[in-house]
Amino acid sequence: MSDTTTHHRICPLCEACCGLEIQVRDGWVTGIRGHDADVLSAGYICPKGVALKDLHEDPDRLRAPLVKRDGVFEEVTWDEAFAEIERRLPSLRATHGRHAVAITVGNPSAHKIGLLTYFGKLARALGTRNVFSASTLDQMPKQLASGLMFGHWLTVALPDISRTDHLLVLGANPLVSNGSMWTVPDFRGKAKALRARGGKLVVIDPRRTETAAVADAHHFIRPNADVFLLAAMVRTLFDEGLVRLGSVADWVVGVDAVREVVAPFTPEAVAPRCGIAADTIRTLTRELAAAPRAAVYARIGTCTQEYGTLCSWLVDVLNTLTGNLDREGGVLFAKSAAFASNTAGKPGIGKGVSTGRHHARVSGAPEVYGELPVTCLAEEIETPGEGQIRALITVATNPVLSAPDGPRLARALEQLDFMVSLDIYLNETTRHADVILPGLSPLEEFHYDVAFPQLSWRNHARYSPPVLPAPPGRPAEWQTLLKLSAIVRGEGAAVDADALDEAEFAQDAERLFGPHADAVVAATATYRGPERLLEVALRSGPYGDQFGRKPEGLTLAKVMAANPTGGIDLGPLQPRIPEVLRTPSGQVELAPPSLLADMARAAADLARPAPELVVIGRRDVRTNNSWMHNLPVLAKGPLRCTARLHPADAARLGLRDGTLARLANGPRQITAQVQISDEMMPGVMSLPHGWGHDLPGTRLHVAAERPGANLNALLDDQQRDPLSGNAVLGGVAVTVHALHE
Ligand SMILES: Nc1nc2c(c(=O)[nH]1)N[C@H]1C(S)=C(S)[C@@H](COP(=O)(O)OP(=O)(O)OC[C@H]3O[C@@H](n4cnc5c(=O)[nH]c(N)nc54)[C@H](O)[C@@H]3O)O[C@H]1N2
Ligand SMILES: Nc1nc2c(c(=O)[nH]1)N[C@H]1C(S)=C(S)[C@@H](COP(=O)(O)OP(=O)(O)OC[C@H]3O[C@@H](n4cnc5c(=O)[nH]c(N)nc54)[C@H](O)[C@@H]3O)O[C@H]1N2
Ligand code: SF4
Ligand SMILES: [Mo]
Repeated sequence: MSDTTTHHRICPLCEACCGLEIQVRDGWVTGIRGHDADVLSAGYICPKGVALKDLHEDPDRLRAPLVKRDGVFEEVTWDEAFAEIERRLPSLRATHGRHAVAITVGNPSAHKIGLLTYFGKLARALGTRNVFSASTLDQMPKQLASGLMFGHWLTVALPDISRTDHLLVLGANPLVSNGSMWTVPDFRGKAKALRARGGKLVVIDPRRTETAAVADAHHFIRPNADVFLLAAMVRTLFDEGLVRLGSVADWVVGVDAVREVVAPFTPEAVAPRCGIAADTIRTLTRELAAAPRAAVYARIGTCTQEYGTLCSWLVDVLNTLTGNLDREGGVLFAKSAAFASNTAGKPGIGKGVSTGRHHARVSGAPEVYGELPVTCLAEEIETPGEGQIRALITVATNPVLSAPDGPRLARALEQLDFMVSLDIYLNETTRHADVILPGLSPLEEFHYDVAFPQLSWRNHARYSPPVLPAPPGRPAEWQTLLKLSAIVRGEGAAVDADALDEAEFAQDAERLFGPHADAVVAATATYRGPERLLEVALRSGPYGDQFGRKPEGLTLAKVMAANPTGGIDLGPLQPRIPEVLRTPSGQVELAPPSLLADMARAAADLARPAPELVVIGRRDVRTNNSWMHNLPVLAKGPLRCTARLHPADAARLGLRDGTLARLANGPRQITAQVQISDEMMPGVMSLPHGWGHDLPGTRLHVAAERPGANLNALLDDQQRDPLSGNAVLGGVAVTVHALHE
């Protein structure tokens, strides 16, 4: 009998980025638990982390490329798969032009250093303006608001939860989702500690969520009304003389413009629209202003709605006007050890952000951070003319289930001349591909989070080596992406990915380090691929050894060595204004003109009557968007894809608990099981997204047993926040009828 070995690995499944302790014997995972010594998560874990074993062992997970021949997928070698792409993609591009090939990337890539650092190389090789991602189903409004205010899209103000006295949460359920745009493992424990020291947690949500259940106060709000509540709170601060800028007073411009723009939004004016009494709005505001240290946090419920960017902005306006921006116990900015643009270049000033450098061909939607809204993808494929999309590369994304009007997108994908998917499953989206190229199991890859240390509740640097060896001959996804870029550039499928990487690294070093490039190339020669980029980023980063000039500083070797002891703790977040700013003015832009202008849209909409019933989303701790329903350990237990609504709505509509109902939004219809619960605000139904695994041609045996209903088959792909291009995924009017068997 061989020995059990213990490994430490950061979980790549959600933004909490928990440190795991994994036992392995004879090449098999025998146990997964939280790593108590982890500097960020201190032993916290959720059931999905344990399911990494099931993901690794899932017989449906793809281990070899698939090529579709005469409508049927066949397993092929990697060489055959790349040859097929070389045969079809470059000629298509030559005939129809570079914009005819689109690329779209999804959520898991945010957790994969190989995909994050090499995706851009493929996108650049393609040279297409048709770049899409799940960001426009998610956090683009927050990225845009943060970029406009602070100068970079990952300069996001994070609640200093371990020191605050008051936390106001809107449209987020971190007890279940484990935090988003805020890496905060064990929110429950941190919220408990906040309350134990006399602090207060307040939740604003149309559903009495798991987070609301552990809060001091919870207020229902009508979906889509947060912009009105937040504007009224800002107005109340001005009306009652509660505005205090605190330590950032010298670095904030635009206070008067904000005062003017919120004028129409008195608590009385917004109360009916919000479903929150005017007095309650005043109390919420006074409590926020009176707390010695307070933070406002808002997430997907406030982003995936008509006023996503305005909501995201007003949250930070509240943080700023209550003196909580950039102060301990308020909201602070992380200082990441690697890859953070807000630690590079000249401190305190920068280029800022701009949008609309090009526009979507059909809808005219503006580009934001180089992307077009993913809700434009279907129409860009369907609509003939110059620049029509004829080929698509998908990377770790399942928009047929995750994006609104998935059925329309599925039909559009069938029209493509060619489609390649980098994915680990044959699922609702990848079934449309001609070639599927599978990534490795997370246990076979090394890990370092590129994005989430920029969003973490505490600064840190953690690296995990692979837990298990990758099977021989299987490329890592960064190698696959490099290979595809070579094919696109016409260099052929035979090119050696490692040699290509070496050449590209030398070029990048030249660009970044000029006369020191050769020294950097030599100093990092022991690493390759994303590990080499990480070594450069760490050493030249704010805690780095600056290639020997600060010998006590970080190197990749030091971060690697800290893996068994839970990584390197870089301390609590610290005030960073003005150094963190990258706006052209060098100031916090409290009143970006595009946001002020969009407030007129909100003002005009103030009196719109509420529909009788609207639908919103819901997350469950055993799910992860659309792709973990195939793992038995997570799929077991009660049915999760239920349509929850308030008893009064159920009575009015003649619905009984457990019955099937037909949900409709115009011509779009789905069937879901009803669950009656007074946790719902009257007039609001909640249904999780990511379900609907009953489509033909997939290879998801467990998920297909209980497919659930696809919420996104009910939603319209034409509704978006005009500034960020983000999809509207909640607050959509629906009708419901009982189905009588
Ligand atoms: N109605 C509604 N819709 C929503 C939301 C909502 O709240 N309501 N939420 C939105 C949000 S926040 C998001 S982020 C999106 C998510 O939407 P997507 O970004 O499309 O993500 P998933 O649906 O989770 O699909 C992930 C895909 O990645 C694949 N995958 C997993 N691991 C790997 C890997 O290591 N390599 C590769 N190549 N592939 C991998 C999976 O098999 C799956 O196909 O959904 C959005 N959709
Ligand atoms: N278990 C699990 N964890 C996940 C995921 C998952 O699918 N499952 N997905 C991950 C991803 S990709 C993301 S982006 C994060 C998202 O993380 P969160 O933002 O915390 O997402 P949710 O849990 O959906 O919480 C959103 C809340 O907004 C509420 N809401 C809906 N509409 C409105 C509205 O108009 N106003 C207000 N105030 N509230 C509203 C909903 O009732 C819900 O409670 O979660 C991540 N973590
Ligand atoms: S909360 Fe769960 S899924 Fe998220 S990182 Fe931690 S263990 Fe993984
Ligand atoms: Mo997300």
